[in-house]
This record gives sequence, structure tokens and C-alpha cells, in this order.
Amino acid sequence: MKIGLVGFPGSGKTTVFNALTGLSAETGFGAARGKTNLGTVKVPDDRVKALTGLYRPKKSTLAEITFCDVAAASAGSQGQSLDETTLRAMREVDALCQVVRGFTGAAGEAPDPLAEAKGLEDEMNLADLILIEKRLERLAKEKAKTGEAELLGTLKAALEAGTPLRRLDGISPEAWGTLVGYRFLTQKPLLLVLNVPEDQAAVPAPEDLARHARGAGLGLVVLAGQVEMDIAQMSPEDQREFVASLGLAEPAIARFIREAYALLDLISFLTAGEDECRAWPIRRGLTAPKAAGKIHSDIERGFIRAEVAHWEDLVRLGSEAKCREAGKLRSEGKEYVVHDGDVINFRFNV
Ligand SMILES: Nc1nc2c(ncn2[C@@H]2O[C@H](COP(=O)(O)OP(=O)(O)O)[C@@H](O)[C@H]2O)c(=O)[nH]1
Ligand SMILES: [Mg+2]
Repeated sequence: MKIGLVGFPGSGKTTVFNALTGLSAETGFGAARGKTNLGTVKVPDDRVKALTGLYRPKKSTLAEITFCDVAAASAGSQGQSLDETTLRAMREVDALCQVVRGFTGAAGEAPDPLAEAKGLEDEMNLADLILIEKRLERLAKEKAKTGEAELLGTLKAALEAGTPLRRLDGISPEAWGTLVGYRFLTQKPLLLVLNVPEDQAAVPAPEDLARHARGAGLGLVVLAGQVEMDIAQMSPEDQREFVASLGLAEPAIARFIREAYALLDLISFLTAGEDECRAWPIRRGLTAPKAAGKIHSDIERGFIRAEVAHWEDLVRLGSEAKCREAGKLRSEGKEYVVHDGDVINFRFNV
């Protein structure tokens, strides 16, 4: 999964990028303009750990999140339009994370998180509108009789009324499917990160921002970027101590991952064997063949059945054979909806 860090210059995108990835990209206004920072983190998973203890595989593989910190190509202040490079990078990611400044700026500017959040939302709304208008002009010129123009007209009206596309009801999944090529920004899951000073690390987000997030269907995490960036460099023992001194239970990345998974409605199924134990993140609600398709399209195409055990049963009972004896290993068909923590062995035929 790829998450793009976006926000106004000086909000602390690169600082938060460092806090989440444990890397040391250059921060501040001197940092190279137009330089994109990329970093990948593994998603900690106790289930993979437990299965690895059981199977002793050659390899164990965790889910990964890649963070992309897109530096705006041109200098500018709050309210600047998103430039083309930034837009293109934003369209490519699976989810967006807006870093919002919650600390006093270098020149003494008071933070205004709600205005910043709304400001970027407006810019993304405008970017989607421009894309739609261009396409509608083209369709009108071609005099093509497609349902596309009508559909785009519906989206346009929603955007003009200030509704982000992720909040638009009444459009079927099939209709959305015909529009995937547009990669609309306001349709992408969006997580707000309020970047606060150290002494506010454990203070909940202001109610107006929280209300805005709920209304627009956004995730929200409060994070003290600067100190979390230092914490990310420490040994696990020191991390625990520092995080506790901030009044928190976990470092930023752990809280961030939980919030992101909830926002994206992600769950993980697992595969386990002597070769590899592995976590596979998928959207909640996928059927067994669709989930199998994440591993390989051949397994989806040739799907016969799925042998499923819950990871806790498998670890508690110690083997698939024991699970079978105890009636804890089920054989499921095409319609089975995969659950979080299912350990699955796919039977397929190609
Ligand atoms: N006081 C304070 N300064 C911060 C915080 N986070 C970032 N900064 C500073 O704000 C400036 C901009 O941060 P940076 O991460 O480069 O922002 P970006 O332009 O969004 O990538 C840098 O000088 C940071 O050191 C914070 O939580 N508190
Ligand atoms: Mg930066």
C-alpha cells in the first residue's frame, strides 16, 4: 500500500515522514524543492510472529506501507495551488495523508488546523472539477453518446456543492469501476495528521477539527512530529520510555497504522507453511477467490476451495492436523467471505 503525505509547505510533512519511517530526510525550508522522499515500513503483526514460531519457515513476510513525501516543485505559501507534479504524485497513491500544522510557525504564525484541512480539501475538489470539465468538453466535441458524460455531470454537481466524491452516495460500484482511470483525489481515503508540539502529544484533537473529519469521512491522528522523529531513531527500550513520558502507549507509527487500516477498512489473512509465513492485507468483505487473487491471479482463476483455520486455533492446537481433528479446519467455497486472522490454504487448479 502506498500512502502520499501531502499538505502545505512548513506543515511538517518531511518531519512526519521521518517519524513514521525512521529515516532522516532533510526538513525545513532549505530542503531540496521538488525532491520526493520514499520510505517503506513493515506492519508489525503478532500473528505472523506466532505462526513463524510454529512453522519455523525459511522466510516470514509482513505487510508493507510505502510513504511518499512529495515536495511541492515550487515554493509558495498556504493557499497556493497544487502544481502538476504534486497532483500527479497524489493521483498515484492508494491513500492520502494530510499533515496539518498544529504548532506555531517559524515566523510566529498561530496554527489554524481547520482552515488548513479545508484549504487542501478545496484544492483537491478544484483539481477534480478541472479534470471533469476538460473531459466533458472533449466528450461534447466528439458528440459521443456515452453514459460517461451523464455520470461525470453527477460528480461535477457534487463537487460544485462541496461534496468530496468519497461522500457521494447513489453511484453503483460498476459505475465507479468505469471511472477508475481518473483517480479522483477527493475519492481517495484521506487521513489527517495534526502535527502538534511535544507537550500536546497526548491531547485529543480540537473538537472543530474532529467534527470536520467525521463529516467528511476522514481519519484523524494527533502526532508530535518533531519528538516522534527523534523517537523513531531510538532503540526499542528507549522508545518505550520516551513514548511513556509523552503520556502515550505507543510510538506514532503504531497508532498511524491502526488508524489507516480502520480508515481503509483493511483486514489481513495469513498464509503459513515451512517456506513462508505471511500476512496479506485486503479490503474487508472480499470472497476467498478475490483474496486468493492478491497472491496470484492463477489461484483466483483456478480456485477450487479454501482450507481455513483461525490463527489462534492453529497456534493453540499446534498443527493443521490437530485443527482438523478438533473441527477447527474448515473447507470453504467460492462464496466464503474472508475474515481477519484467517489462515488460508488455497486449493486451485490451473
Ligand atoms: N516547533 C515545531 N516545529 C516543527 C514541528 N514539525 C516540524 N517543524 C519544523 O517546521 C519546519 C518545516 O518542517 P518540514 O517537515 O520540513 O515541513 P514540510 O515543508 O511540510 O516538509 C522545519 O523547520 C521543522 O523543523 C513541530 O512539531 N514543532
Ligand atoms: Mg518537506
